[in-house]
Amino acid sequence: MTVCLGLICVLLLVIIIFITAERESLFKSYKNSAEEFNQTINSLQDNYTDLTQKKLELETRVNSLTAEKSQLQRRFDALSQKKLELESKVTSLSDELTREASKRGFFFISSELSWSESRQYCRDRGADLVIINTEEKQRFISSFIKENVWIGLSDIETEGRMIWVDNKPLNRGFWCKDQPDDYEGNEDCVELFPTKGPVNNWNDVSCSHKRKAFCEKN
Ligand SMILES: [Ca+2]
Ligand SMILES: [Ca+2]
Repeated sequence: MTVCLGLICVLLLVIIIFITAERESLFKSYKNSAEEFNQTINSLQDNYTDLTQKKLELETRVNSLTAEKSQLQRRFDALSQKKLELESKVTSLSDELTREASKRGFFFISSELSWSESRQYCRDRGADLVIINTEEKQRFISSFIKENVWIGLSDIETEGRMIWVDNKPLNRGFWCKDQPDDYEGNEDCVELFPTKGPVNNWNDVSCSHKRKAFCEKN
């Protein structure tokens, strides 16, 4: 009987020790989990703070870009308006030039023809290819056209002796640099080349080239 009670006591002691150890282990495990949980919460809180800050920065940037866009739009509108005004001025100046040209007996042939064909076209209409004997006339014609045109000057009769269509010799030429050059011995008719500038823009070319032309009534 006494032995049995002793065994029971030992057994109880073992159980108590086991339960105590298990309780300690569970407590430690709980403590670790709680610490991990707190760390996760803190980390999430930090992320949230960072994201809130980034959101604020992005909102500021969006507001700044929106303001910039509005400013650019206003500038674009102002420039579009200015462009329309300038286009209107160009049209008006072009009309004025056309009226002035017509008043002075000039007209433009928009068909591309050889020098002789262009000359014949002018003559059929009581005119001839234009004679340019002053800088004022040279500048006026250069401002009027945008493409190369025939003028009434050639050295068809005698190489190197430029003659106007009224048979008068050339006194003053408004030649491009290094022109006339009678390139390959085959350049006897003169074109005016407006993109080279308003004054020195003549070049001798082959008379069979096709060009628009400028006529002048006698
Ligand atoms: Ca020549
Ligand atoms: Ca030439």
